[in-house]
Amino acid sequence: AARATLAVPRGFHPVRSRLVLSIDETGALVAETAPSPDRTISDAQNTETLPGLTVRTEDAPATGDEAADQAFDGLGATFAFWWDAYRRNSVDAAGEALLATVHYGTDYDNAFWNGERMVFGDGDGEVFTGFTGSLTVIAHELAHAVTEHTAALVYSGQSGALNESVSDVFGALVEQHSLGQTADAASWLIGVGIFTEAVQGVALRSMKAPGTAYDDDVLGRDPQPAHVDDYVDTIDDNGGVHINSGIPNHAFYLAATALGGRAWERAGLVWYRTLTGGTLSSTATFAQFAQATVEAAAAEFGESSVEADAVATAWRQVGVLA
Ligand code: ASN
Ligand code: ZN
Repeated sequence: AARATLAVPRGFHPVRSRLVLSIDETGALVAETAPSPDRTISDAQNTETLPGLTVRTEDAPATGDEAADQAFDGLGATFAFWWDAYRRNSVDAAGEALLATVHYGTDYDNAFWNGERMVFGDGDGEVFTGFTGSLTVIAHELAHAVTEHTAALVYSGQSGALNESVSDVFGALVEQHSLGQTADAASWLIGVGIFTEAVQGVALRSMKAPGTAYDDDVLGRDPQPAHVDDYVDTIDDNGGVHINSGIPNHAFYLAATALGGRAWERAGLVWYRTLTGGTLSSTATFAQFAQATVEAAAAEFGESSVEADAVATAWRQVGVLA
């Protein structure tokens, strides 16, 4: 639907919602109040003290600091996604303020969600550049907050790999939504542009071809499997949560590309219903999660729908369902 946006002040400054007018399939004018994000970006000034100095709030202009402004814009794109795609008002569905700290630590090679805010390092400049440079990374971290508020998948073993995968799925979908991209046009890469020139690699992970995102002297080869036959049993990384996430990541990719179109509308909606349905165990195995997605697809689109079929077929292709 064509969407015209009209900002209508409600009460006093700052404005936290706007009236959105759109035309639905029948040609009728629809008016609805859309929420606005409430972002605060802080700067740790290369220390590990949180939250750091406030450098940008919702109604303030750009700071000129690249990381702070990238974080602000990334939070905005992520907020817009959750509302537009699923009518979810912020990560908690109740308008939670979005907080981020940039310039965390010195040469810090990661980004994380600490249960309260997103935290981004600048990278060491040898392997990684700043972590705010990738919208998929920003959206990945925020999706951890959504998971925490919904299915609360325990961050270890298979449920941990599912938690990681859910963050990659919605990380990819936020980027596709912001670019207006369909499933077949998307890269399905997580973390493009955060490696330095010195690294032989395009991204952190590939949902399309897990195990191929990088092959580098320093980092080694991308260890992600794409099939349960190659599941990695390890005590590192909470039981390989960033490794085995390749399996459910690839299942989502297969379902989304089989369906085509805008991936957040069908495959993404099924994953979202699975997370928010209230029946998924927080210690779900791959098989339990897969079964829940098939049931969510059947509930949303019908028992013998193309959506339910595409989801079940995808899980069979990665060996999770028989
Ligand atoms: N960037 C990582 C992640 O969000 C940090 C971590 O291992 N928790 O998964
Ligand atoms: Zn993660």
